[in-house]
Amino acid sequence: MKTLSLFIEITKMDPTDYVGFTFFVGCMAMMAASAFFFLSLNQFDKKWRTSVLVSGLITFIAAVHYFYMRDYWAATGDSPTFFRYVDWILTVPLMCVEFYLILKVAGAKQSLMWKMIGLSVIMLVTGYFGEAVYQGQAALWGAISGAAYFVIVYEIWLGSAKKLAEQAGGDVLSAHKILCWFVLVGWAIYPLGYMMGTEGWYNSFIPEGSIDVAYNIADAINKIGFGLVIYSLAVKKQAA
Ligand SMILES: *C/C=C(C)/C=C/C=C(C)/C=C/C1=C(C)CCCC1(C)C
Repeated sequence: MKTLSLFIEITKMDPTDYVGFTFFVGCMAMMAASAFFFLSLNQFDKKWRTSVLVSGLITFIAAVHYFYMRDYWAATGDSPTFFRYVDWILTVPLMCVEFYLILKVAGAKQSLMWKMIGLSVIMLVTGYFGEAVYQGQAALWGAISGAAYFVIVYEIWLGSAKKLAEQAGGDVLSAHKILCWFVLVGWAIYPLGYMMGTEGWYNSFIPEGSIDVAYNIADAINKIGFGLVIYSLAVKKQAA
């Protein structure tokens, strides 16, 4: 007679499975960051609490997806592209919301937020087409996605978001600048990973590599680091 059945199935891990390793670390890092942001909420007044709450939501949504991606990878050895893009389509627009929230002090309008959200959705949907649906045309879809990415970069570095940041000045301006660097450098890891993992004209100079290691490292930097910039801005503003 069967007396006990375990509902948890544990897949054996290969010690040289570095992709699997980064999925495990990703799960824990995203969880810990979420706990940190959520538990800090009480120390902020209403105005800054929303920004820190959104930081926590971003890492929390990522944590849940990392658990799925980790198991998917362990069970199949394939890239969990579907879960990856579901995660991004929820978290990247929330990062756009963060730009809007911190610039609200300078009178940012909701139209700025929707514009950024729209651009990020175009960037991700076209990226998904190239990576998962029309793999033969990865370079073309990647280029469209890249164009949307450049418009986002332009908007925050030189466009209206930059002007608002300058009007706000002080801590908001410095936080905005750091976030701009995240988008320019940290987000650039994603198209590099995409080129490592898809076929296109770029294969001659971009080495073939693990798309998942690139994405996992980029996610840790961009979601947790980005959230911490918002957190420290809130701490400074709260003290002032
Ligand atoms: C937390 C997740 C983040 C910040 C994800 C960001 C993703 C990107 C910036 C992806 C960009 C891409 C391109 C610019 C071209 C190739 C296709 C993508 C979707 C990988």
